[in-house]
Formats: sequence, structure tokens, C-alpha cells
Amino acid sequence: MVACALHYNERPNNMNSTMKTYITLLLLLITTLATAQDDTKKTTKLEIRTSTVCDMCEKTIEDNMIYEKGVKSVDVDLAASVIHVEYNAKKTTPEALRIAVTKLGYAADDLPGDETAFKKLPECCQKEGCGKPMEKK
Ligand SMILES: [Cu+2]
Repeated sequence: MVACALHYNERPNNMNSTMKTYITLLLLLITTLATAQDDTKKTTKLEIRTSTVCDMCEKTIEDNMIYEKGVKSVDVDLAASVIHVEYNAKKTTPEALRIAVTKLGYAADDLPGDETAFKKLPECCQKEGCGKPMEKK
């Protein structure tokens, strides 16, 4: 009977600690979610000078670069021949992104585009100035 009484006395305490555990876990979950969301906002911006001239180039680069690891957004500025990339610095580097651009056949800053990839580009993109290294002025 003594044991039974002890048992009853322990119960509310046990419930209390269970509740506390749940609340702690819940808070932990909320904190984790908040941190995770914060993480996705931490993007770094990069501008890559390239050799695009037509809409096809823009489409090729935007469609492919968006699948590169760590890339959040891609926008090609045709008029300025610049690729605007937003990326997660924990997952990729500017160097890796430039190489990814060259593998599509386009120049990336001082790196020339990959020749094999360039030959596979749409015909319009193989014309002078399109897909070729930028002329330095
Ligand atoms: Cu083109």
C-alpha cells in the first residue's frame, strides 16, 4: 500500500516532466525550423561576365544553371552580357559556377567556353560573339 501511495504521488510529477519534454521538443523544433528558413535566405550574389547575344543563349544558361548545386536563382542580362546568380555559399563557389557556365559552351569572366559544348549549341548561338569569349576593350 505504501508503494501504491508513492506511485500516485509520482504520477503528477511524471506527467509534468513529460509535458516539459514535449514543450522542450516543440521549442526545439520551432527553433530548428526558424534556423532552416533563415539558412535559405542566406544567398550570395555573383555576376559572371559572359558571351551571350540571343534569347536562346539566355534560355540555355538559365535553364541549366538553375540545376547547378547551390544555385537559388539565375538571371541573364542580355544587354550587359552578365549572368546574375544567387547561390548558397555553403554549397558552391564562384569558381564552380563559372566552370558550370563554360561547360554549357559560354565564356565565364576570363574562362573561355567549352568548345565541344559550344558546337552543340543552337546555330544562332554559334555565330560571332555568341558563345565565344568576350573581346576585351
Ligand atoms: Cu545565342
